[in-house]
Amino acid sequence: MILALAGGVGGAKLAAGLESALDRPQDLLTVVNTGDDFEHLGLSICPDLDTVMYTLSGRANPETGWGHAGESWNFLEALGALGGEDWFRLGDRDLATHVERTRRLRAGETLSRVTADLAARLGVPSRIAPMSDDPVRTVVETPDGDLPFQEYFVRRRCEPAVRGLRFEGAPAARMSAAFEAALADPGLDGVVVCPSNPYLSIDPILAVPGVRAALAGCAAPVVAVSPIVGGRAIKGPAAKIMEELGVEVSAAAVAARYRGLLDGFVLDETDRPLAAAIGSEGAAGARAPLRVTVEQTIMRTGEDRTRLAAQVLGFARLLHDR
Ligand code: FO1
Repeated sequence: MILALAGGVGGAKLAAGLESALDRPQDLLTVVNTGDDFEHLGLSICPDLDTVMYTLSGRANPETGWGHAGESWNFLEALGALGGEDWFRLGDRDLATHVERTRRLRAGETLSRVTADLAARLGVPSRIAPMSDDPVRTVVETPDGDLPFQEYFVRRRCEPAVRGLRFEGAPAARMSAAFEAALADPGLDGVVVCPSNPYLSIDPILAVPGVRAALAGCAAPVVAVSPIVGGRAIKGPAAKIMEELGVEVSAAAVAARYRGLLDGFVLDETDRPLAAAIGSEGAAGARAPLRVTVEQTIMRTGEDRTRLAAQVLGFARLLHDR
């Protein structure tokens, strides 16, 4: 069994690769960040869960990576004409997901259950779970004040400088049942930290009480793929945020951020010269030594995803048998 930790687009792509690289897709559980979730227009919106669900069901919008493919925008246009809030782009097909999820959550179902059922209905062959069924909300601390995540990310286009981040609700949140069970499963073969934004996507997952300790203590190898390649983020604001927080923008800084949690780190070919230093730096960590491997990590095509996933699984297997 493989447990993948993922946020938005980069994480979803590797999860899709893992699903196709595994003999049995049901052996994959993707645990997804819910810090980006929010209530909008009275609806429960879970952007990263939906990005993973649409990607794994072949429905992701190929241009944006988020939202539904083949989307129409009648609802949003009509809303705009009425003077409603149209800054967060909800397409007509996507809207059905939010309406149905909101109805079921209001009827008392957990986010885990609704997610599993919607994913199954869309034909996702692997398992998807939220990191928690309890609300966790990412708040971005900026010179303009504290901004709820989507205000920062979409409405303000990530323009305000990030001074800090906090994950409201995280201290009281419990891991989702599937997440907790996977971390304790003796059949767990590996944990893959996907190339998602470490600050916005992976940190909220690590902020759920018990997750860090379970990762540091689990018998299976924990492997991360760097989302920073050649000193730049593959997608999104990770590099900008690292600069604003005074952190060097490099794959080495990502490895340092996960120190004590990893057995293996996957670097892009571009960053081969960093491999030795990352390996020796990690030798001091709790799960020492940190092994480093170099691959082509940029996923442009479906074949890229499957190839990278197969290499990551092979790397994890190697560390498992050590
Ligand atoms: N991202 C945007 O940049 N602009 C949008 O209007 C937008 C709408 C949207 C609607 C549904 C959904 O599931 C995701 C959406 N996203 C949008 C992405 C979202 O903000 C994610 O939180 C980020 O991609 C970070 O993972």
